[in-house]
Amino acid sequence: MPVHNKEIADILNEVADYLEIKGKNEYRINSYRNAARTILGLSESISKMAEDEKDIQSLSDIGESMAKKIAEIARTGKLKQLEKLKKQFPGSLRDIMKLEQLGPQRTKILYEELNIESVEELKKAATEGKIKKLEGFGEKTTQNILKEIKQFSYKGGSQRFKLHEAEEIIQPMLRYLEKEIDDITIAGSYRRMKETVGDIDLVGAGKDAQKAMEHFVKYDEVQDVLSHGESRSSVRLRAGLQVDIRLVKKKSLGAAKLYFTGSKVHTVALRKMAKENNYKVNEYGIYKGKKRLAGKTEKEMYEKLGLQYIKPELRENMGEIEAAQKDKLPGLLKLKNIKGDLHTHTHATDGKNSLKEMAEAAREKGYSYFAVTEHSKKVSMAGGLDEKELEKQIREIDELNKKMKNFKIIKGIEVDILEDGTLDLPDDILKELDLVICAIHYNMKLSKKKQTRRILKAMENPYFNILAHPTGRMINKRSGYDMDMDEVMKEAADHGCYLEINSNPDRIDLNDKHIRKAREKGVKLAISTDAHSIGNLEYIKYGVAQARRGWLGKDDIINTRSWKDLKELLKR
Ligand code: DGT
Ligand code: CA
Ligand code: CA
Repeated sequence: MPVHNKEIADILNEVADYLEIKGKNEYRINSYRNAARTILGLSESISKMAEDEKDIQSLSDIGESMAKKIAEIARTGKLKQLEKLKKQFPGSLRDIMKLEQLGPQRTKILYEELNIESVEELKKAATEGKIKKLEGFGEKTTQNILKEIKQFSYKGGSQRFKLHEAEEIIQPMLRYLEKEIDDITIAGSYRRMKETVGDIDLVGAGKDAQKAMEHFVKYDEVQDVLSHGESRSSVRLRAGLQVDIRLVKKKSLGAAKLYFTGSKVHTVALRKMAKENNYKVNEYGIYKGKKRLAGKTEKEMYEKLGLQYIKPELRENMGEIEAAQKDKLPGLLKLKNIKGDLHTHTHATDGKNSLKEMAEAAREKGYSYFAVTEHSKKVSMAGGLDEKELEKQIREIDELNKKMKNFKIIKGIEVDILEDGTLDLPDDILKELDLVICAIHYNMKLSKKKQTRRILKAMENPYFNILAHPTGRMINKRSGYDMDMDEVMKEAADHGCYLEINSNPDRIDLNDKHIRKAREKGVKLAISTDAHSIGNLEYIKYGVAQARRGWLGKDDIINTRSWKDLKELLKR
């Protein structure tokens, strides 16, 4: 079995973490992080590519020595360099370092001064008042550390998997299982398309359950068999992901899918409703007395309960059952409704492909337009554009637009919102563009009041179209900036501005709850990928999934419109 992209990226990031604790130079540390990011952005398996080191060297951010390391991991599943580093430090130092309050240098101080080696020990020392005595820490930092530990509820590193990580690990397993098990589907939070999943739940039906279970536990990637029974088994894969399987008879497949797709609160509410009508619902079917009424498909289960079919993304007991009773479920957005991407980067800044390559890939995807939205000069780390450079790109786009038939490259920018709420580029140049998306990349720690005011002020600029990754959070890494979302949504609606659903699976920003809120407030949204490579354009499916979880339909999203109609919507 090839080593997964995520495992390779994890190893490189781990090396970078240790090098940071050791205080090595930034350039060297970043070379590992950039390589890891490149690998996560690939749609093909880097292990397979690594059979020829030259192939990986052709990827951006991967030089000769990095290619050697990747090849070593692909071959052995390990990196000797990392094993050596691990011996120098206790492993859980990495968990501490991930706390936003700390970072590598402070982690090192805590380790050397107080011998703190784990998040548990950190919590204890903070509670006992030991940390505030260290130079540069103080009472406020101590409180923030405790708050952050609580917020992320660190469970010894057993974090939830991001949807795309789980996807990369489970899809090959599914292909393998299909060889022996007739009907098999993924249920649980994965099927409901939650942004992260705790584990994977599979439901299957087949003639020979025993043989199917043997096949399941024998999968090459299985590290531990947690349980192995006739109808249910559980394993942990090498990548750390737990997979549960449940096998039932064909006639109960629908009932089992419904039960194990959950969510628990949804199925509990269904059962309660059924009971009021003297029905009994369980994972085998629906019964009235001894009589079995349904169970083969989910559709007939809902039908027998007097409900419209409820799509998995809506099964959270957030009003979907009541809506289904009244035939009032929303028509949900579909992936194919998206007509173009409104947030992408190219070579001109920190993207990995040229303008032409990106445009061609977007057209291949069946889009009728896509917007190039580079960073502005404030984001110097990514080579953000100044006015001159942006003008040059505008001309390039004009040229390319002349050549591309039935496809439009939208001239855009991802301009930074400065601390005082002004934009990082003057109106003179913004007015030359079709689309201005605005984002915060600096001064993320302002007070709620100041942060909100900053965004509202920016929206007063007549060229402001879309607020990109509105909260700035990174899943499992950092919470978003403090701001008043109600207020921001209200102003957006008043000013004819839109909010983005950033589909990058590390961000998913807005999240499902915010999306639902936007729907209630009548704010329209754009779903974009923030693609930094051709491969990243595929991320759009994650944004669409969250929009569906937020009950959105085609009309709630601006980039389901033709360019002609979208252009009107962008006029303020
Ligand atoms: P996760 O794994 O934390 O992301 O979330 P889920 O929803 O996948 O939860 P999980 O894996 O614990 O269980 C899968 C499904 O099985 C869950 O959505 C509903 C069903 N289920 C599990 N435990 C119970 C239970 O105690 N009662 C009921 N009614 N259903 C349960
Ligand atoms: Ca699960
Ligand atoms: Ca489970």
